[in-house]
Amino acid sequence: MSTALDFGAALAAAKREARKQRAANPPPPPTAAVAVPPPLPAAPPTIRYAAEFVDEREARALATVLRRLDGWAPLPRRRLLSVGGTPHPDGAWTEPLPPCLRALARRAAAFFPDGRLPDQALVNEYVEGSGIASHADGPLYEPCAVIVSLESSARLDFFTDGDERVASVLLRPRSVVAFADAAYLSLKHGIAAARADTVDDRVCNGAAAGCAVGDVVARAPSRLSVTFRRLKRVARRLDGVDASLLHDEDRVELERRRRWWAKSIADDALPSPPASPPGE
Ligand SMILES: O=C(O)CCC(=O)C(=O)O
Repeated sequence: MSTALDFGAALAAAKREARKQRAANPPPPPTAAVAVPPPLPAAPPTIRYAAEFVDEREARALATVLRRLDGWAPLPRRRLLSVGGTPHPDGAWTEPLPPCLRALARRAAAFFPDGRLPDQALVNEYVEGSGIASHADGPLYEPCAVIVSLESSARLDFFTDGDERVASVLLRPRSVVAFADAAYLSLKHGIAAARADTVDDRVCNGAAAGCAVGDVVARAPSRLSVTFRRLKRVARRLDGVDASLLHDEDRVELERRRRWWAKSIADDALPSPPASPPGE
């Protein structure tokens, strides 16, 4: 009897304490209040750009923490970190985003058509003068990508399937660009390998990026970008479960999917594969 009473009292005390903690540290809102700019008028639908999305202190801290994360994959003249789990045509196995990206993901959510949180992030680190070949982000994701730039400017170019450059956006450090709809589904995007970017009449965010036709904008020695996306199909949520604790069969399956994904992103183009090759 007294044990039951003690247990009840302890439980009540624990609940009181948890309530106190929650009141002192309220959970962050699912998405943060962010002013989302209208689509760029001279661009294909739908591209949005906002300067100063991240303040200087946050940008510095984020760059430091991102560089320290495990799991970077070296590529020629850039490296790549994929977080949020393992995308796969049979359905992704997701993992939570690392804590350092969660606040940014909540703000990036405002740029997704329905304001829901992104569940994937690809972090690219470029050395001066390097870029990323033109590619489409493919069918594994909902048709929206939100890219936060850190440390350097770079010109993001949009191309038709026939490789005609139809629009460009000058990405300033600490800015955000979001592209959705036809800009995601029908166009490819890429960043040229160059030490400076020329602003020409296809750059459609000149006013917001503080540049004018004819400007030549030098790149800094390094650039980081964080691209948020949302998966179309999730097969399994590994909510923080350590892979080493999975059953043997699941561990093998996770490894198989990770190998597939690592191979997909090691190509310069991001994946738009029809299906996984047999045995991969
Ligand atoms: O670094 C960038 O701004 C571009 C990244 C990109 O193209 C991508 O993640 O698909």
